[in-house]
Order: sequence, then structure tokens, then C-alpha cells
Amino acid sequence: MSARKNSKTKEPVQLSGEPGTIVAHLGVAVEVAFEDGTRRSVRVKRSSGHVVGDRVEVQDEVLRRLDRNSLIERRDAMGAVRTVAANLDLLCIVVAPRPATTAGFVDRAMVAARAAGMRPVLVVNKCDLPEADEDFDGFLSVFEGHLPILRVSTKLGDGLDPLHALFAEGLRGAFVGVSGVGKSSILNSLCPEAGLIVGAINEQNALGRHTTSVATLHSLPGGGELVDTPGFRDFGPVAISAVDLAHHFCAFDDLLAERCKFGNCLHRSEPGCQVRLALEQGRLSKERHETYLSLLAELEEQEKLNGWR
Ligand SMILES: Nc1nc2c(ncn2[C@@H]2O[C@H](COP(=O)(O)OP(=O)(O)OP(=O)(O)O)[C@@H](O)[C@H]2O)c(=O)[nH]1
Ligand SMILES: [Mg+2]
Ligand SMILES: [Zn+2]
Repeated sequence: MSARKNSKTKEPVQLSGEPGTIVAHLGVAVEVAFEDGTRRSVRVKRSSGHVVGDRVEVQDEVLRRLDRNSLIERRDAMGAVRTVAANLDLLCIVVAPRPATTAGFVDRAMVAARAAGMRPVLVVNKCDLPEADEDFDGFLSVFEGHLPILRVSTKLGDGLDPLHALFAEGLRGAFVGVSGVGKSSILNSLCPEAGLIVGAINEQNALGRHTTSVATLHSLPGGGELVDTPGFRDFGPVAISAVDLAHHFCAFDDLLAERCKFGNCLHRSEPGCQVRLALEQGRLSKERHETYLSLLAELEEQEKLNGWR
């Protein structure tokens, strides 16, 4: 609705702009898709903070951002906060046997999704490769039961129907993951008219080449929308309190059902800690506890910098 009359409070009628959604951020301009199906670029300041997925109203080249339902942010290696996308229902963490993704990346992405009120989904691509072996299955198995795991191969065209079904209710999701796992390739398979550029990984070091440089939002033919994002490795936590972290860390879900001795336990080395007990009994891997500890240390550092304590 572009203009709304409020007869009860007798406020003057507020003229608002044309409603739309930001579908691409091009630095000095954003591309807005309007409800009538048209699109156009609107100039913005680089520092405007607008992101793909933002609902906006545009009037005379002035862009007003509407309230967000959700926002996914991350801290990069330099400590800067980067916004990934806004107004998402699902965060699809894309991994592949090659290039490899660390379990820590998946855990961190899951923390970010849960803290932002989005459902995380693990999308496993390139299931056709010989590297999709027992070791790789072992890597995936620690996440089983904590989020849906969908296996695909864009090369073989396998596993696309369950992905379509995931979005069919009209949900909006974003693909995140390290460069080269095939985020743009999967989107092209789901939505051939997206026409995204894909790039071969570097055979020498088996790393992606950062082919995608801007986030873009696409409507899927079977319903729903998906954001393709440029690959990144650093998923530093943003705007989560150190005390809340454990509740967003899926490896602790069952462990925290049994309460720790102290209500404000940070699950480091406190006496009577259920996490520590699980670690000692081998029910929690050292690697995952270390991921938690590194997230905790990063959040405590931020809280110190922000003077929260
Ligand atoms: N074997 C195999 N290769 C695939 C599959 N999907 C994608 N690839 C290849 O993986 C490489 C990287 O694909 P992209 O789609 O560009 O990866 P991306 O995740 O978008 O990478 P960035 O944009 O750099 O973040 C390309 O050479 C693709 O052809 C698959 O299912 N199997
Ligand atoms: Mg890409
Ligand atoms: Zn504890």
C-alpha cells in the first residue's frame, strides 16, 4: 500500500513512495524491484547501510528503508561489521567436499542464523566428486539432527527438488559459504534465468576465485526467493551477548538441558559445568568446544571495546 489514511487519529495523510525490495547493491546505487514488476537503479551513499532484501519506499530518487524483520551480519578478519542480507527466513550454509569448509565456519554461521531468528540449513554441493567420501560424511555427521541437510550436485542435476520444496511456501533465503563451493551454480540450477557467472576453482590450491562480487536476490520459479552472496571465510559474531552465545551454539543443545551448577556459567572451566562434563566424557569434541571458546573470546573482546562491562 503506498498511501494510508488514518481516519481515527485524524493525522494528515502521509504520502509515501513506491514500495519495493533491494535486489542488488552496486556500491553507489542499489537496484530496486517494485511490486508492479519493474526495476530501476537508485543512487545511494556508499555508507547508507542498505542491503539486499531491504524493503524500501522510493520517491523522487529518495529511498526510505522500512523496518527489517531480520538482518544477518558478520565480522570480517579486520574486525569490520559486514551486512550479508536483510529480511531472510532461511540461511543456507553451502559446503562441498572441495573446496573444504571448516566445521567452525558451519558452527559460526549457525550461531549467526539462530541469533538473528533465521532457520539454518546445510546445503551440501558437489556430491558427484570422489572427495565426497567417508571422511566428508564424518565431517557432516556432527551436524545431523541440528539442521536440515540437503545434498545436491549441480553437475548431475541431483537433489534440486527438495531445495525447491524448501522455498515453495514463499520463504526467502541466502546462500553463504566459502568461495568456490558452488553457490551461484546451485542458484543457476534452481533459477536458470538468474544467469550468474560461475568460476572454476584454482586447481593448485583448491580454493575458489571469488567470482561473485555483489549479493543479488532472485525469485525462484517454484516460489520463494534466494540471495546469492560473494564467498567469504570469516563469520565473526556480531551483536550477541557472551551469556547468550551458548544457547545459539547447536552442539550444546542437549547438554544445556541438564543445568550447569551456576546459572551464569560460560562453559569454560567452571565447576559443575555440563559442557565440561560432556567434554571429559567424550560426548562433545574438543574441536567444537574450541570453536565455542573462540566465539566467546571474540564476543568478550567486543563487549570490552564497547564498554558493556
Ligand atoms: N563437480 C562439481 N562441480 C561443481 C558443482 N557445482 C558447481 N561446481 C563447480 O564449482 C566451481 C565454483 O562454482 P561457483 O558457482 O562459481 O561457486 P561460488 O560458491 O558461487 O563461488 P564464489 O562466487 O567465488 O563465492 C565451478 O567450476 C563450478 O562449475 C557440482 O555439483 N559438482
Ligand atoms: Mg558465486
Ligand atoms: Zn556450563
